[in-house]
Amino acid sequence: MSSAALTIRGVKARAVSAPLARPITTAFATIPSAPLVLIDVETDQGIIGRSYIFGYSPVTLRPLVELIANLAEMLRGKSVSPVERMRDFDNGFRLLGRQGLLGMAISGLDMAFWDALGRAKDLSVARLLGGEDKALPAYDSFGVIDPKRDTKDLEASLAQGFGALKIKIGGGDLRQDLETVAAVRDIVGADTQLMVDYNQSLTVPEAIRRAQHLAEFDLLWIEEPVPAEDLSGHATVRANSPVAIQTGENWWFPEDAARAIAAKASDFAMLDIMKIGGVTGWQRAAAQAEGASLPVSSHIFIEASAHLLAVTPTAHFLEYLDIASAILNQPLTVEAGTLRPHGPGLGLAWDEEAIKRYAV
Ligand code: SMN
Ligand code: MG
Repeated sequence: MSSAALTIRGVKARAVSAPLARPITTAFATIPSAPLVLIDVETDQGIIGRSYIFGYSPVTLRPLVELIANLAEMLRGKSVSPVERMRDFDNGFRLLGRQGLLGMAISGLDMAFWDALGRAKDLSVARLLGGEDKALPAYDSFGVIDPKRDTKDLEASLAQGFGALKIKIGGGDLRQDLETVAAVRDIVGADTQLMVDYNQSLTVPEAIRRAQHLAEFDLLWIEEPVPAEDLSGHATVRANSPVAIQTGENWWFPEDAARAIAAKASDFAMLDIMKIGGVTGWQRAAAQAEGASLPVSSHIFIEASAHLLAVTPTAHFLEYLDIASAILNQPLTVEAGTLRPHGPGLGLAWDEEAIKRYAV
């Protein structure tokens, strides 16, 4: 069936609070369970495109469900052509802008469109886009940790074959950061790649100071040391840091990637498929990263990100931070520290019993 044959009949959006294997603790907040909105794009041809978006806080769930229902009115009867629907959204919301909840909803719908196209051809999105369902290097992503309390979890990651781990820091002072990183480096050994994530919690001078002290631990990157939107701040830290800088999870649509690259804000590009504009937005940002020779990593959304990293020219790492397996059948599994996309489409199969249990 050709993709042009798919036409949108309606969209269903459901809110759940999905349990997490580990709460997400960052320098700013702890997220105990995942506030998700599950999207089903129903077509006249019987194909259903599925995706989910992450609300960060429960307060966003009801507005997101309502917003998606309103957007569905604009989509009814139109073709499942992500490029054309993104053009509609770009034009339709030019005056408002697509940051925030609207951008999240647009990206979620885009992901569901691509899922439907893959399902219609019985192809994974990776293969639909010309790639393969190949194994992707992943790192295990922890929150703020207590090295003593979490030793077993860190060792379990290594036993799963992860060759790289990320921890979040920044809730305390430099001494606490150094103690934590030194203890984790001891536990994981010199050969494991180690990254830290400050989640935007420092000032530029403090970030430079901490980076200079952290250099002894051979970190692969320091992530979001200063506020995400402070591109010149990131560039200043990067110019004065002996450790490479990572950022991008808060870039909204490809235009933000362009601004960050022009500002020389980062040594890498960490794309969040919900904020960068879905599958369509990711491809456009990844092309820019290739042009700027920036290695591309993903942010949460392990299932959809795996498909896109499989076709990203400068693919680097998949972040293994699983926020949705509690409501999925056949969740992705880690194979010797790698993950592989599976189809059809983005490969999401709802566990309807679990969705009922965790419905908000
Ligand atoms: C992060 C922030 C918020 C939710 C999930 C994860 C973090 C990361 O910045 O990079 O994993
Ligand atoms: Mg981060």
